[in-house]
Amino acid sequence: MLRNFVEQLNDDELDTPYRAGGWTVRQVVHHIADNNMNAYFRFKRALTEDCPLVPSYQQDKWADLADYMMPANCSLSLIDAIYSRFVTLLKSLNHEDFHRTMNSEAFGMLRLDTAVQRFLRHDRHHLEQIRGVKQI
Ligand code: NI
Repeated sequence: MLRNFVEQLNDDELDTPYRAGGWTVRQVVHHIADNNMNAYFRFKRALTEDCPLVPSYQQDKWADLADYMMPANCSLSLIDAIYSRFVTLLKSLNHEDFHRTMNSEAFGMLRLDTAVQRFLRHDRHHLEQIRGVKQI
């Protein structure tokens, strides 16, 4: 769905902030990829370690780095790949696995079932921002 929306936008629209002073759509797409990579990494650490301390990162500073000017398609592929791996991983888990925890720098103690919900909510939130740029 994200790819669907983004592919309807031209370069000017991709470089339009979703709100005044906010990130451009292009930055939001790259942010989703970076967020999902981080979330996937944290999730796997919690699956394999005993309540690991998982750091956050400076997302606004990441958004100013050069790779956030790259074509959106690059991150769309990354997002697809991470989803595909995440779904395979999630399908393999049992009930107890979802009760495993991480100690998140940003959110404190977090269970994996909650982490999955946060992950999905995060992407939906940004999807709505992108839709808003062109009322797609
Ligand atoms: Ni975000």
